[in-house]
Amino acid sequence: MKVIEKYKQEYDENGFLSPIRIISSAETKKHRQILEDTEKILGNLHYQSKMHTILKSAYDLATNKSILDIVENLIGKNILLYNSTYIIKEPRTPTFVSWHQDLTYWGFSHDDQVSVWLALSNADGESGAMYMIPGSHLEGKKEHKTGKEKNNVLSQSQKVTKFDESKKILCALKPGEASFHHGWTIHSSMPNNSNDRRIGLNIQYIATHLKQTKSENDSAICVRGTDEYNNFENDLPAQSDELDNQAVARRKEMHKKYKAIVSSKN
Ligand SMILES: O=C(O)CCC(=O)C(=O)O
Repeated sequence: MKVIEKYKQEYDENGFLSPIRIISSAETKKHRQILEDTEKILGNLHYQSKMHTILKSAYDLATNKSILDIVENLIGKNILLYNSTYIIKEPRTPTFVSWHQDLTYWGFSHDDQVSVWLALSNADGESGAMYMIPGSHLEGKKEHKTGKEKNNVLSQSQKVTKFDESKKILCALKPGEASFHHGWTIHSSMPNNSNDRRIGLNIQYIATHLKQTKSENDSAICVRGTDEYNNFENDLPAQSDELDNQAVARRKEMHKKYKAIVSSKN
């Protein structure tokens, strides 16, 4: 069996793949540097949407051939890049992510979706790498309780409570490695107790036939195959790592739109 087929088998069974080497640690350093140089201009970029529309670095990572080959094998040959977000936990900070399923708040009509989390620094037990519950994607949508927890990264502190936490698997990643997870896979992450920042580029892909059910005009970019559905308006990919003021302003608006979608009811 080819490696890529093994990945599909493992993903179908467990709802995630980890760790998979995507780029070298030297290349990872360059991408981290670009992010950190950009933060000096724009301020903190934690959890900001559609970063591939202002940074070529993020677009290049989101269209990395090894990533897209795996994504294609998981959700089919016609692929839209929906979002890319740096998820950053500063050194020795208490922020965490409660147990949740991504697809509960995105408003997509179907579940042919995969999230990639590419490590730009070391992600392990100490720095707050993600935990996954194997096989949880097979049970579909679970009830989430919402609330307000000060250090919870998720906007509504949403959490699944009815599942077997003892099954959790830590997805430790070295810089340049990635995990892939299904939108129904229950996952979480703990605080960063290390002395380095924990930085991941989180990238979401969907199959072209998906529709956005919560908004009339959501957007994405076709990054492989063809989009014969045109259910999404076209995002413009960044051409450079030099910031373009128009693209920066456009991204801010897209971020607001994304926040409105995820916080609105299904
Ligand atoms: O970065 C984290 O700690 C959590 C990320 C997450 O929930 C996701 O990638 O879906």
